[in-house]
Amino acid sequence: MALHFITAQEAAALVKNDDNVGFSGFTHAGCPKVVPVEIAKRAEEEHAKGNPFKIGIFTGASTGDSIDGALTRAKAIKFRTPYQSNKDMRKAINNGEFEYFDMHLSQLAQEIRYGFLGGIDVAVVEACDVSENGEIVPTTGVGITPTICRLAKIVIVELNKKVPQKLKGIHDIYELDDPPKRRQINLCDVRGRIGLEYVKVDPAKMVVVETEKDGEGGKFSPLDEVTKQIGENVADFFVAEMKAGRIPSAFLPVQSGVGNIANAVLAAMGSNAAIPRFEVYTEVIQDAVIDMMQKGNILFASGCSLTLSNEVMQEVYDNLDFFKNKVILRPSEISNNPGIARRLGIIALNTAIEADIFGNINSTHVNGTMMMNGVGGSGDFTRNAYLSIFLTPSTAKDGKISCIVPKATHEDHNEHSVKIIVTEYGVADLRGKGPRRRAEEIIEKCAHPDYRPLLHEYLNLGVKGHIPQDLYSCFAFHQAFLETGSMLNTDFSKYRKS
Ligand code: 0RQ
Repeated sequence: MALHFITAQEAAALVKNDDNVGFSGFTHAGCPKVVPVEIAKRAEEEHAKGNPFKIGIFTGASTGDSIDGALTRAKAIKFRTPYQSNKDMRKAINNGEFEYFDMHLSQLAQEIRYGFLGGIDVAVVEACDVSENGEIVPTTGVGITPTICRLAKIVIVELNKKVPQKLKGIHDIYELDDPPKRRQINLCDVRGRIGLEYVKVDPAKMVVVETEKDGEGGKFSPLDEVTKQIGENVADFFVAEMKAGRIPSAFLPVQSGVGNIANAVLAAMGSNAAIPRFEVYTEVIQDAVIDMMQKGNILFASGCSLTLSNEVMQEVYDNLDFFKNKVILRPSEISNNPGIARRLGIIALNTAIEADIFGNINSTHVNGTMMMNGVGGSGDFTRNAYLSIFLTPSTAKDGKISCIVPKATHEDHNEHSVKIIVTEYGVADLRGKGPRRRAEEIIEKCAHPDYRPLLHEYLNLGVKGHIPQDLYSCFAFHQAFLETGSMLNTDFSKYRKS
């Protein structure tokens, strides 16, 4: 059967009001770019005629602006899961414009298969190659592509001519079996391969839209003093752990989250001669990994996406023979698989919005109310890592917010999973410590010196019990910020029952 080519507009016409649409990709990498924009236009046209038009959106993680931005602005969304990081979408979520369900990324494909989230009507997937018999080669991000392609009634392939077909071979496509007879995942090292180089679909349900749209990868910010110091603190900690024999001398696979801090930590590991060359088992492969591969610091990277700036992406495309031997891209249920994280003994590095003095982490909700991005894959790794590390600057908003607080206003990762917290001031090692000792360690090693007296005051309010948490004043820091504009004005006595 010959490939069935249609225009992006014709593809958008295949999507109906109330459909659930699955998009390929993970972060901006591997996301379709022209069909979603046409779906957004279609929604606007239907709305102008007085007709309803809203869809459910399922993706691997965050997306490019062509999906989350365009569809939010067109008011075309009824439901969205999982992680997102688009500013228009974030605003709409916090305005309650549609239902947003935040979940662990490793669980999404299986929960779609279990039927927990409704079916998938249409899959829209970016590819660098597609064959008449339904072999789709994804581009730079995989996410939930195998599952949405298999389950959808219609698969719209966005064939992007800007992405070299030579990318074929970088992917390892494998979909988990469902319980109760899930077979073991036959991956025992970072470089293992268990699947196909493409996603296989029934060609009868496939249409193809050709495009030459560029990638949507923005630049990373240059390292500032704080992120640089956090990176150096992490690297020094690793060296000490190796000396103490708690990290094997050959090192362990590293997972690192999104953003500038994670990028800075990798860069610092690369500049520390005492850290051996290592492998990466992660979800997002960012610019620093590529740079370190070229320098020889990173030997191999397994991930779900190449979340690179356009400039670095081009560098990879220009040197594919080199990188294809060093990179594997997998679906998110494998890249983020909790069992694999524990089996490989990964070191998990993720960023917190705030940490509390007892070791609980808020990664998602500012003041416990306003959604930032979502839990992403941080929980998949944190709960199951050999060593779970959280990074944060000690303060935000010019020192008016302490990122070390008495009690986290939302808990994504709790004290039982978090082993190490790092700020620019130092490293708090929580292993084997009870709540009071954890609190002292976090205050002394991680909190900004301006906030240490307030945090000690809270810890010593005289509350009895295993965790000296004062339920009346535990959010006094946040109240002070809301009422006066700075957590430095905290007055615990205002809330205490005497
Ligand atoms: O605000 O954007 O207005 O400047 O939060 O903070 O320090 O720039 O850090 O960009 O790395 O994001 C946790 C959100 C950190 C991210 C989070 C403000 C701060 C700034 C951003 P501005 P930074 P980052 C892999 C793993 C969850 C998912 C995850 C994230 C903005 O890392 O989404 O880990 N993590 N996934 O000023 C109020 C505080 C604040 C604060 C920082 N305490 N109160 N505002 N900010 N702390 C990825 C995937 O799963 C795909």
